[in-house]
Amino acid sequence: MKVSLIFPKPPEKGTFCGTVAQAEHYYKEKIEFYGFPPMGILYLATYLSENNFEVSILDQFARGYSIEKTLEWIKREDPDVLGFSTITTAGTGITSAEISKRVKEEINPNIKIMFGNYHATFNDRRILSKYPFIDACIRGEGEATLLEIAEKLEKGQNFEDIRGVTYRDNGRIVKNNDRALMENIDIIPFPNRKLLGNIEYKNTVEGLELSVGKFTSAASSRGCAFQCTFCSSSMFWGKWRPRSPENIVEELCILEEQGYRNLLWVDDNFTISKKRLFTLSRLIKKERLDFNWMAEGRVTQSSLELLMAMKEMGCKILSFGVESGSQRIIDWYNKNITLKQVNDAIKNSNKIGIDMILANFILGSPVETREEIIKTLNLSLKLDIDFPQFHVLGIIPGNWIWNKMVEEKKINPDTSWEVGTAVLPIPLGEIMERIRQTHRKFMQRPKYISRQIFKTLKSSYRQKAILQNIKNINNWDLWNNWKPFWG
Ligand code: B12
Ligand code: SF4
Repeated sequence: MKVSLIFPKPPEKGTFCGTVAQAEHYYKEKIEFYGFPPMGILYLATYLSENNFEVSILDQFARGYSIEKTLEWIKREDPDVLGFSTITTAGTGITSAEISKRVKEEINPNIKIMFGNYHATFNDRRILSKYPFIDACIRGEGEATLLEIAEKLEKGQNFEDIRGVTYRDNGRIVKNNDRALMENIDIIPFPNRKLLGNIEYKNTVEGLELSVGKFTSAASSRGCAFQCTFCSSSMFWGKWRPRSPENIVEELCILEEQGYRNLLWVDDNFTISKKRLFTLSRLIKKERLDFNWMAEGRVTQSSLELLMAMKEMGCKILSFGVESGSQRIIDWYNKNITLKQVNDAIKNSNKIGIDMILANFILGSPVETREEIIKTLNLSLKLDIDFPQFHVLGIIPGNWIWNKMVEEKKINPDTSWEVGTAVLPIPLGEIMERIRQTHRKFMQRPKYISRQIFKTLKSSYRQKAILQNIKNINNWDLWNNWKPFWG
């Protein structure tokens, strides 16, 4: 029994995913990809191979493979089970369906095809109703469900009673019960990054390559304890589950041996437990592990003490979800933060000397006024941050705003579920133009430029990053454009 898993490339048209064009420029031997490894399928493939199943994975997104080339890969791999990792806003449900149809028609009608990840979890029935050639959708955490599927299919059984699966049975769509989450995620084997082949992943912001040396990502926890209305994390994962500091450090030691020096923590909430973070910091120092890492911070968890522990364990880039310059909109998002906490967190991060401080902003919520949008853009100019990241609010199945907008009949779920939609308070063109102008203004402020020079003189990490980017100066996006980005 062989299982092949694909992280698909978004469709050419129809989404706002700004990174697609980048994915086209690759070399044959060593592929440089400015994006992160697909941890979901990597975890799944490792779990199955540790349980003696034959596996293979394709990061179609990173490799920039066309549908034809992907079909050739599938033909060569000749799997019994083919799984796609699908994300709604990226439109990868559409690409995956297109590939799946041709697999059944042109390669082998007996391959069992399944979709997983967020899109499959929140659109299981819709996907199976629209695409008769897809056999099942796997909801939520995938390891135990996919293993059970592989074991049962090998014995000639079907999806009956496998928790976490929605499948088609004689034309009828059957939704099995949910699967309970794994209580202790320390037992999940560390992802075997060798399965990704010759792709060299890189971390970039605004065209600047920020990984100084070999780069990968890692997950120190799953889920989030908060319930922001624009986000699907807590509906997807349920509660926050941490790995123990000892287990994390064991993985870091392996990564160090493999030559990795840069990490992105993909956690939704890396900083939620102070106690865990302090222990982790102590163990990392004890093992003398030397990584440059980036994580999502939270403004309510940004005391000087906590940030100092993070800096000491290698934090170079910290990204905060600020979301809006209007407290009313922050509250509408149920973000549970205040603008004062935003200011304090950024002040503290500067005080501690975090090398790069990023802030994320969302524009275009249905209840926002033009003045509030302007307030948000202006806030980005007032905060002492290194880069602002602006997103236009995408409304997708699996977030609370979607449910509210469907209830209020502001969106039609039947026509919007597949890539999501937006309910904008002012025209999209105006929002994008205002973002572009703010972005340009942000980068061209003399005070900002002098501060960047000053920060770089003080930080050896920044100096190394700048030096390695001098050769790519043509790729720098810093001064001109903001690319459309749904979030
Ligand atoms: C790192 C990251 C990225 C990276 C890398 C993506 C990658 N290669 O994986 C980059 C920056 C490229 C990225 C881009 C985007 N991302 Co992103 N990203 C993440 C992030 C922070 C971590 C993903 C991760 O590694 N998780 C850890 C692994 C272990 O979990 P997992 O991927 O969910 O996998 C588990 C299950 O989902 C399931 N599973 C997953 N795939 C499959 C497949 C099969 C067959 C099966 C059975 C099961 C299964 O099993 C896995 C193990 O239990 C998540 C948030 C999060 N914390 O999960 C957002 C997230 C996935 N991204 C999101 C979005 C919207 C995007 C973009 C569309 C943003 C944009 N506007 O451009 C793009 C789309 C890119 C693309 N081509 O699809 C949303 C998806 C929302 C949704 N409902 O679809 C998320 C959930 C953030 C959020 N909270 O809203 N992203
Ligand atoms: S936006 Fe961040 S804090 Fe809010 S629910 Fe999502 S992951 Fe949690």
